[in-house]
Amino acid sequence: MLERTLVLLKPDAVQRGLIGNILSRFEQKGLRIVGLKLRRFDLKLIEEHYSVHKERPFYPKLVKFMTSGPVVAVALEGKDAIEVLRKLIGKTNSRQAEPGTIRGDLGMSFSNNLVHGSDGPESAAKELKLFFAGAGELVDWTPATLEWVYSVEEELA
Ligand code: IDP
Ligand code: MG
Repeated sequence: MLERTLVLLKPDAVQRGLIGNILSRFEQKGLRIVGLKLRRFDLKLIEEHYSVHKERPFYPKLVKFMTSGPVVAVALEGKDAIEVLRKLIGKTNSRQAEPGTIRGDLGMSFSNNLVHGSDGPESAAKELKLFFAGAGELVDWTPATLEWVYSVEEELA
């Protein structure tokens, strides 16, 4: 019933001091953080993560950008979390992203667009495995606010 999805706060978000702003949007929305790490991820991992875009003209620059500095990887859980997160993030080109979305509020760039979010159940499963491979890196827990965030009987039963 509850879904999990992967978010990356890209190097521009970290460099611009926006980690707190972006993480607090997830908390305020009611998405549960079940995994969190800051790393400079290696080239191989980033290439694998973006392998669907391998043939695209922007791929080399994208991979270079994503390995240029620290990235924060976040695993989020919630009902329909994948779709909810994609909506929170907004359109790929930050200049076209709606106000209220992360990209719409905080960015001006197509390529430096602050966040990655898995685009479907298959990519979410693959990406969570890539970025949270170790035992115990994803944590099962129940927020004390759960029954206020959801109508539990109606939505989570
Ligand atoms: P998404 O991040 O909104 O899912 P994708 O199409 O999956 O967008 O592209 C992956 C990432 O590649 C984007 O977030 C962006 O950083 C970069 N990108 C995609 N298309 C372009 C482009 O046309 N110009 C520059 N960068 C792009
Ligand atoms: Mg994508």
